[in-house]
Amino acid sequence: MLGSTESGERYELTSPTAMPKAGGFLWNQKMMIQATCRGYTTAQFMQPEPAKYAHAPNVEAKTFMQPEQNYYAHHPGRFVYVKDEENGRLFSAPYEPVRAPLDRFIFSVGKSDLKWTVENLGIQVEMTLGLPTKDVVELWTVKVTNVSGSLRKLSVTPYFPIGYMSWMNQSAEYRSDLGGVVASSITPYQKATDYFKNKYLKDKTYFLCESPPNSWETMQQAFEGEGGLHAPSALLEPDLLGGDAHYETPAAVVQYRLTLEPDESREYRFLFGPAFDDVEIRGIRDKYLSSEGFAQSAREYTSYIEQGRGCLQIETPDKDLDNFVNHWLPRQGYYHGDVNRLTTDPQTRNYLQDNMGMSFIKPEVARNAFITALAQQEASGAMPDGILLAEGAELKYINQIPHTDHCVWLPVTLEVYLAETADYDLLKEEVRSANGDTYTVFQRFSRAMDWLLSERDERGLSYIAQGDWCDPMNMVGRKGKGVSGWLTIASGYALNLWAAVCEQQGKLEVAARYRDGARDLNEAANIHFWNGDWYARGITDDGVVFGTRNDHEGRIWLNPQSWSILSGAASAEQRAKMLPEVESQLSTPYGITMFGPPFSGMREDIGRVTQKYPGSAENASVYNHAAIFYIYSLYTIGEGDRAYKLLRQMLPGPSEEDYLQRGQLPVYIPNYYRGAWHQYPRTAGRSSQLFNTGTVSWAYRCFIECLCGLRGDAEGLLIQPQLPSSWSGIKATRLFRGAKFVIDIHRGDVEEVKVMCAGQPLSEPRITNIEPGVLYNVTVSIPY
Ligand code: CEZ
Repeated sequence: MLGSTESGERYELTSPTAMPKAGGFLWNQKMMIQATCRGYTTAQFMQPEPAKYAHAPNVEAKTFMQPEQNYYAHHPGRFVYVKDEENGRLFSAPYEPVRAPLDRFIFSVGKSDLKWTVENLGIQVEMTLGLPTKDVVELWTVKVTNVSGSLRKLSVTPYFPIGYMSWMNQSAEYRSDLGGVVASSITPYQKATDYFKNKYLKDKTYFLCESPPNSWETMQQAFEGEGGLHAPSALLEPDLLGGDAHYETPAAVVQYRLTLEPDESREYRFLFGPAFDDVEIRGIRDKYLSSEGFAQSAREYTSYIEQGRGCLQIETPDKDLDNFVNHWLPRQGYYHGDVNRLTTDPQTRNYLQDNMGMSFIKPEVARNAFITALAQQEASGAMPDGILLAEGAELKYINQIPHTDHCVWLPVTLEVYLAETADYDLLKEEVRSANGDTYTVFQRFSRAMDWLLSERDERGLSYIAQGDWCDPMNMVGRKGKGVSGWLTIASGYALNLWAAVCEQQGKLEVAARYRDGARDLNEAANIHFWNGDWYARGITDDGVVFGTRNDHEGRIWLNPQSWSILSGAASAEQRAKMLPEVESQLSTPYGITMFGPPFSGMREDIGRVTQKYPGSAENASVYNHAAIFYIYSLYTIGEGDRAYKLLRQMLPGPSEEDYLQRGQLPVYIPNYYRGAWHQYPRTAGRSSQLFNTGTVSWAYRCFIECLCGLRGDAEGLLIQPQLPSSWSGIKATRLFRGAKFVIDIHRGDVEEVKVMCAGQPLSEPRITNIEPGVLYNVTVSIPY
């Protein structure tokens, strides 16, 4: 049902019904498209705000990308109807809308394309989707082959619904001069000033055909008729009727009549995308719509994707894991760092963490991100709730709600950047901010840390306002008093990390100030949040401590525990109490949940998180971002086996049962898997199918720095592997500071890690004086 090909370069699913929401995604710097195995799609492009060129059949709300999206018959998608004109039998590729049982089905997800191979009625249809590197357009190839052994008369009808474009103005027609369907609309607005903002938006959607079709239809209703999408009325006619859409919902439908000899094929190419005007459409057609145009674009796109291949290749006893780490994890990290989740105002914590992943892929991008973010630091030292990336962009949605954790992410993500690059010069850069003040990066970090220290109550605990890392925890501190257990501890961690940088820079007095601050925070956390076996999550405006043994719901939360390991708040004795509690209360077969038990209804002194469906999203799902903090923290205390078990659970598979339950291909980490394993076992483990998540940067970090133990520092590359105890060894190739390390890690008769580099034993497990361009052969022995 599901397997990899070409050493993990592609994943193939051979059923359209086993995992109906399973899909893949492609992107370039201007757009993203997610397609399910059954042919439903969601595409967005930036102009500069996210926009669509294929819409739902009614007015859609504008929101951030949602988890667990639902699909329905009229959902946007890309489909091809095939009809046997001799006997009237019909099917559609990839599977929707006809849903005819197929003789063969392969949905194949590649890193730079998506392909379907479908066979029915002795006809094979191959559909391939590619994107160009720079333009917003889908490149579709549809190849139809007669595999029946006898002469066939067919109609082949691509159907690309365009949907409800606008309540102000929408239409469509076939344009012989442009060679395809062009739908036009006006983005709806009401303020006169918006007219000027909208004037140059790409309000047209085109579907261009390389070969002129025999007939066409551009009005959705006329195509579908009374037959419904599974048997459209228009397909009963000898030809499509060539209709226009005049303030009627547009669709791009074109039909080819063909007679195919046995084994004969016909190949068609199409372009689908948005445009401002005819000139742009003609330009796109000239540039891409030919076999050479497609081939050239595919080559360029493949090399664009290749730039995101990351810095680690591994060969372990687990081939599925290797596939994921070698191909898909860096790709997902690259997507995050390259397009910032297709928003013009990423949440500050997301922006910093997505760029943390870029430290391993394209460190110069991560460097610029620090500068961009710090240029928006407020005069108080606070970091804003979102980082504006485009001129005229505004803080939207969640970024209008005050969260108090954004400063924490500066030293946390800087640690990775510095370990990877040793680029301490970054700290000396002067950054002028939007409010006119100028400070060096170093000073700005210190100001952010001072802000964290200042935003505390009389007990020394960090205010939460309307949320911290947990966005929807919006009512703990809305009256200005509530405090966050996690943030208090996380601030301690951030201050310690920053103090280490200050020490490295020889600024010992500054460092001491932050070390003191971290100690105060950790002490305060131990006094007010430690409940004997674990840390509480917070204290409400009315002074109620929550996340403790007394709570029936939300009794134990992962984040305060994980970060207490990182910050040093938890002593070895405390950890010994905490870890078994975490394990017994939060484990599921699909990973560790963010807290437990789930809330069954609103707690007005905690907020919106308690209103989410139990086991979904932040209400106690296996929220992978929280899980990966925990995993990372386990590695920092040498709990490699515990950590690895959870890290492996983050990937769907490898058993068929697990794939079916998660419903997702192992080509990305989703933001969550459903929790509530005890309450709702039927849905537990189900993937959110949402590939936007801060998890990826941390997961990549865990594989590189922790499992393989190949972590940089100011002098070079430290080697401290933490392989699962059942593994006897692995091979790894690590790109680091311009050099290449080919490393053989195996268990041996040693008491501690021993490293041989170029045949010479090293006195400590660290390779120094690294020269760019050099290949280092390294052998590492680790204790049994
Ligand atoms: O958004 C994420 C945020 O992007 O939630 C995380 C947070 O740390 C990330 O920065 C945990 O809260 O507003 C909502 O209720 C949303 O559900 C967001 O909390 C959530 C979405 O998953 C984003 O896709």
